[in-house]
Amino acid sequence: MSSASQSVLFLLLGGMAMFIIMLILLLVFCKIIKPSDLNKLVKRARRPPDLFSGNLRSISLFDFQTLKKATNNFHPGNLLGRGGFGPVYRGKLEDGIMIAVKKLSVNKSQQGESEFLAEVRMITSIQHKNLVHLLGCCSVGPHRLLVYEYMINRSLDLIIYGNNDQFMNWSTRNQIIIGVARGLQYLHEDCPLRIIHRDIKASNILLDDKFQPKIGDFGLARFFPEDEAYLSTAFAGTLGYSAPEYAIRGELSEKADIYSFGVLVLEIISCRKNTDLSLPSEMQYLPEYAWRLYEKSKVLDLVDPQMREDGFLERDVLQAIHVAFMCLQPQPDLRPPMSQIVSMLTCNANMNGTPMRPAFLERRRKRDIENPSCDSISDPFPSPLQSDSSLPKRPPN
Ligand SMILES: Nc1ncnc2c1ncn2[C@@H]1O[C@H](COP(=O)(O)OP(=O)(O)OP(=O)(O)O)[C@@H](O)[C@H]1O
Ligand SMILES: *[C@@H]1O[C@H](CO)[C@@H](O)[C@H](O)[C@H]1NC(C)=O
Ligand SMILES: *[C@@H]1O[C@H](CO)[C@@H](O)[C@H](O)[C@H]1NC(C)=O
Ligand SMILES: CC(=O)N[C@H]1CO[C@H](CO)[C@@H](O)[C@@H]1O
Ligand SMILES: [Mg+2]
Repeated sequence: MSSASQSVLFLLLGGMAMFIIMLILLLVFCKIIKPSDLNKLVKRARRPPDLFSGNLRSISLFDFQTLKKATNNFHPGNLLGRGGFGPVYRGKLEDGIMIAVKKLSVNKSQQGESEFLAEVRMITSIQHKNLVHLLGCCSVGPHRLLVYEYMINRSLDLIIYGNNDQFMNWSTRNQIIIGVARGLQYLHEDCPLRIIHRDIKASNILLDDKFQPKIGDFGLARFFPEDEAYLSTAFAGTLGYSAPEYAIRGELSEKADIYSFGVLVLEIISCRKNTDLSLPSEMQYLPEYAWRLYEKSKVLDLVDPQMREDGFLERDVLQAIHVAFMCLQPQPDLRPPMSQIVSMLTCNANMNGTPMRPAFLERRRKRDIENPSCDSISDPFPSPLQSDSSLPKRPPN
């Protein structure tokens, strides 16, 4: 290449660069591009690279002021509820989008900011039509907030145990049962990470405007690494949903979620809490009561009276109850995987196999909440004390 043509090329390139710079300056000047947008672009470029930035979509970081404004300064009137992880507030962003803001009650000492963001990024990447979408998060000082899509019909517990006169017919309930099963199947089997929910219960099933269910609060345990204290409070709240091997021995697997799903299905059909000490004693524990009726071939007595009036498909309800009993079996490996449960619920497949008597935890006195008794569990569970016998014994003096 001759030196003359080289300098022509340089001139051309330089001219183009100048033109682009001028154009950007002009756009900024005319406020077509806001300077804050440019700032954001620069900031994004400067953010340190991390393990996941390559293959997962980037997360939205919300400004604390934005969230404060959206929730009217975390006004008690916007409080939706308070669970084991902290309070949840309803909010409205400036563009009118409704959000639910969960203020995690974690201390900064427990998890650093970069770990928090990495977990949020991971959870944000898990998307399915039966899972609540995590929109983003906010991390300032000791505050850790998660921003979720707002679910207009709130959570299932408000409908099935609420004393409001909201009624769901069988087709809606069946749609909820199948949707929850599909969401769980995705978490357990189809998503790139294996996720065990650990806290499947009615208040974590949220409903959209068409009463399609979405599972909330999956992956939250990742924010509380090794936090035993959190675990015991969670048990206190949700003992009736906990698989016995998890509650007693801390053995955690997908099968613990599948047990909780079985409890949830019985609750949806009968419209009551899994444990209700105000009922006559033979009815207090839902799985036990359901099993007694099943043995007497009267299992349809379980059905919520309002739904019985409205009418339901007997075959479908029996199928759902059968699935619930399969999920409630004492040995974790007898419980079918979620994919099989989905096909049992949707295409009447694999109805063979008789379930064993369910295992469940009984809570006789309040004091026992800390020490769940397992006297109603027939054989396979030795008490925690007995299982300690595997520890090396000190030689007698
Ligand atoms: N995305 C959401 N949209 C609408 N309401 C929500 C949303 N998330 C939570 N809620 C409401 O806020 C209440 C409190 O939720 P939170 O998850 O803190 O408690 P929980 O589900 O009872 O217990 P846990 O902490 O074990 O999940 C729920 O009962 C639900 O009604
Ligand atoms: C957080 O830690 C501080 C001390 O570091 C303590 O005083 C406070 O009670 C803790 N808050 C919670 C919610 O655990
Ligand atoms: C059940 O209720 C839903 C909404 O409430 C309604 O759209 C549907 O038609 C009802 N189904 C039956 C079988 O009544
Ligand atoms: C109880 C409740 O909020 N129900 C609402 C569920 O969603 C539909 C559609 O948006 C509303 O019409 C209901 O009022
Ligand atoms: Mg919840």
